[in-house]
Amino acid sequence: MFNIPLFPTEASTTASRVDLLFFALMGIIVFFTALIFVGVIFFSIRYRQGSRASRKGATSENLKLELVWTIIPLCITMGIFAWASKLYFDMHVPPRDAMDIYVVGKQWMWYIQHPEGNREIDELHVPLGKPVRLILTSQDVIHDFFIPAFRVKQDVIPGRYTTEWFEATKVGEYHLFCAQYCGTGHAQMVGKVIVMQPWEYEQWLSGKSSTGATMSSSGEQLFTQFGCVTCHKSDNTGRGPSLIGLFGQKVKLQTGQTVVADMDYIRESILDPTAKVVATYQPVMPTFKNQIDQAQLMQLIEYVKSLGKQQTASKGK
Ligand code: HEC
Ligand SMILES: [Cu+2]
Repeated sequence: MFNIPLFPTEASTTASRVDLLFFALMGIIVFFTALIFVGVIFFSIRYRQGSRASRKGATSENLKLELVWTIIPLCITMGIFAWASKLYFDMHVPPRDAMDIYVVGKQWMWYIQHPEGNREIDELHVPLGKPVRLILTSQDVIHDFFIPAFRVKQDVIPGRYTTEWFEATKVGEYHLFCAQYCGTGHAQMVGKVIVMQPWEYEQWLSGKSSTGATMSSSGEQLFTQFGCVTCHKSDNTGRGPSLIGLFGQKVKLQTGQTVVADMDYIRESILDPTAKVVATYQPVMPTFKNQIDQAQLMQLIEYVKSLGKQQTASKGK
């Protein structure tokens, strides 16, 4: 739409919407700035000292005029507010059918895991025309995952998950930047996003970045390796609650509060188990803070998520 070299290509569904808002704002600003400047210059020349322009009939009060210059700007700013809010929410709420890809930022690289098990560094392969939700976290300091061509940018924060979504509309390679100064290697924390046709993406998934194990099956392996399975038995006879069907459900805590078992909750349960203790259970779960890294944590979460789906599948039986 706008082929100005100052602007990166528009390669996502939100890109043209962001640009349209940007240029509309720019247009309004330029229009009013010009209007004010022309007025200032015109009147300073016309009414300069010694000019013969008539100064009679000067008004000191005009209600109509004041209403006009209050109501018009109010309508314009409220219009921008409504427009920008709609765009903001659309940009932050991923569509339900979005596919998840996990990203860990660390000094100074991006480590990316696909649910199918593929892993890559400083490269992100995505299919064309499919909404993708990135689930991001950091292993050390605050980073920021910025894809200019998609007009998406999200801080990546240690200790929690943030998300960012997009739907690519153009096959190609695009810049990926870290947009938060994160130490001496910040400038090298760059990469590329590769948008492929869906069938090419399928091929890529089974290519050399494939690990042969999906994230949730790697998670299942960790679940045994770290002994989670000894307390969390599927038939609920262990010392901990069964995790089947947990994901997305409400959990009653010892304090009487209820929380939704989302990714942050699962993560906290593993790293800081006593922070939220499940009702009727003893706080006997040890912390795994220093044993599990961010990438493994994401695999465990994918596994717990897959257990959530298992229940809905078995309900019909
Ligand atoms: C010594 C037994 C034990 C081990 C080992 C253990 N847990 Fe737990 N876990 C518990 C108990 C007891 C609770 C419930 C009390 C609480 O919330 O702390 C719990 C709670 C949880 C919850 C919240 C469950 C809910 O219903 O809300 C999750 C998720 C969880 N554990 C995951 C894990 C994972 C993953 C591992 C392995 C890395 C693990 N646990 C290892 C005993 C254990
Ligand atoms: Cu960074």
